[in-house]
Amino acid sequence: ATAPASRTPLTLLGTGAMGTALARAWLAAGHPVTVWNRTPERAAALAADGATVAASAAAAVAANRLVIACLLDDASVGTTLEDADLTGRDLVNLTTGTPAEGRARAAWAVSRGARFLDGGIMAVPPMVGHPESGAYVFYSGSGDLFEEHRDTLAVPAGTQYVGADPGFAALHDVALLSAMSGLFAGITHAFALVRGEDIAPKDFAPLLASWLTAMTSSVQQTAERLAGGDFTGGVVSNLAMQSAGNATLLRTAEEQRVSAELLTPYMELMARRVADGHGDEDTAGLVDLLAARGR
Ligand code: FVH
Repeated sequence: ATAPASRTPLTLLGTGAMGTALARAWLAAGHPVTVWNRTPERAAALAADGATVAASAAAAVAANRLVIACLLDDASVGTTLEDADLTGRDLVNLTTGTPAEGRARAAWAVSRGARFLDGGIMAVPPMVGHPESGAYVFYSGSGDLFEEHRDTLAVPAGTQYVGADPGFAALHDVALLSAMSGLFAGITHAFALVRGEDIAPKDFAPLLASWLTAMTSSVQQTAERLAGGDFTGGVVSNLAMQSAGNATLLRTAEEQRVSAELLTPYMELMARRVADGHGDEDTAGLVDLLAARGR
């Protein structure tokens, strides 16, 4: 069947779990899709869904102006595109990387004659192609490329353009993933505390979930304090009180025979801020302390 004229043909490099989900979403929406994968067997299944399987990455890139890469890491993007002619191509890199990798990959692509857009996927594969899942992708880099292909890019997941700096998509992506990592650490510690007691995990779960949901209001409060530079006005639970309370959390971990290793780095940061004379602040001041300690 001939694809509708409005459906942009595209090339997808990498048919791992995420690449396959992306390809299926575009195919289902009627886009002609050419795929390539280092291990050809992993791309073959998509032929049954209507994809054209290219014999090489260079051939896949030659097939379409819009080229999407969804590979393991930045190094695999470099090796995959080594022999491809990128002249006149619109390269969209959905491979997770660092901000510096995004900027370097943009300069590399532009030097080879392509426009470049980096992307950070905020979803797992089953969410792709299902708008109700809340899946979206941070994009940064060429604004012209983004505008021209906005509708096509919006097929597998929502789009959020965060600026011309090609490192910004990765920075937003990794910042959110890093916050998730801390959240998961807290969840792990909480379940470990009640493990082995007469408390069913399924009864504990909704209590934990609703508490964490209530506490997310601190995200907005922190943003406001960072923007205004006032870390002390109207503080409800100051750092000195919270830091003193940490001793109870640590004693409870000990009583329950649970390692406190997921909590102690954050507690040490709080104690340092208090020792530096900032016990009347809330946790927003920790942002500046953490950044200063990384320099
Ligand atoms: N899956 C997820 O939950 C996350 C969600 C958020 C975004 N990530 C990122 O998406 C990129 C791809 O992830 P994936 O889930 O598709 O990963 P895999 O299923 O492991 O597939 C990896 C593909 O990369 C190919 N590949 C690996 N190394 C090379 C290389 N040196 N040269 C060429 N291709 C390479 C691999 O090919 P093969 O192993 O099948 O031959 C797959 O196509 C990733 O950045 C996530 O962080 C996913």
